[in-house]
Amino acid sequence: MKRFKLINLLTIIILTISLMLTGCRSKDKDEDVSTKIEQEEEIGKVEMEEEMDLETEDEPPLVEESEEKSEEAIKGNEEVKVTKDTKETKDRKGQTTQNTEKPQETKSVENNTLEENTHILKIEGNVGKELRLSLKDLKAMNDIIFQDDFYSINNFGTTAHTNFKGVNLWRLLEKAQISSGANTVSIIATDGYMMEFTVEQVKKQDYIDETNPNKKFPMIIAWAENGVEYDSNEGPPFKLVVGQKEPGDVNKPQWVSNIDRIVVK
Ligand SMILES: Nc1nc2c(c(=O)[nH]1)N[C@H]1C(S)=C(S)[C@@H](COP(=O)(O)O)O[C@H]1N2
Ligand SMILES: [Mo]
Repeated sequence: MKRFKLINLLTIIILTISLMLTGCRSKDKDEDVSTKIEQEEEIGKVEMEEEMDLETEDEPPLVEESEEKSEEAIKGNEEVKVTKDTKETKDRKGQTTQNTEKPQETKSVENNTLEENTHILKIEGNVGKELRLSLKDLKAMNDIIFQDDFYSINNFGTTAHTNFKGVNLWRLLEKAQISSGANTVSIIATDGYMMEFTVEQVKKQDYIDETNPNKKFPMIIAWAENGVEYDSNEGPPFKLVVGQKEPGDVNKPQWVSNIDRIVVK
């Protein structure tokens, strides 16, 4: 009887010990699994953050462009046509019109002379004399140079004053002997961005700055912004700039950068 009790006691002790052991082991396993999940979640988070970083670095113009396009579509601007077959190019990244500094002496970009001469602004189509102009040629047209602070509003409602120096576009087209029967003027950039205007819109010399009733602006082809010339290594250093037709006019999308040619029809 005593022996039987002892065996029973031993069995109970062994069972208890083995139960305790298996209990511990499965708890360890649980911990292992949860830390693994946590680690994987951490890695996933980092990867996602990295992906998001990459996206914001590479793609913002695309997002901006599509939103703006739809805004433009909603606005249904009948007078001005905008088309673009490629997305914004990287060579426009450095440009900004948020700078409202006062104009200084225009600074040339160093080692730019070669590129300056290779970019040729073409004026073609319904004109008496097609023109091919280098930046040097434009700068020499003292009789039609215009410089002032232009006010801009973009599709997001961002506003700025930016100083531009360039030539009066209508006067330039007169030099090309624009035909009296011409109807439209298309400004076409190297990235495919294009704005089409009527001849009347280009002729107009009294675009406004809604913040300053004393000012009147022509359309110009600018080569310098806030006293700094465009870098010819980043594309043709020619930008169309125009004031507003009326208060609230979202005029910045019309400012075609890196102009390749102007086609009159
Ligand atoms: N060549 C070229 N010009 C362009 C565009 C473009 O995509 N390509 N975008 C237009 C639009 S929609 C705006 S709002 C302004 C933006 O000018 P920024 O790049 O100097 O801010 O440029 C305009 N000119
Ligand atoms: Mo834009």
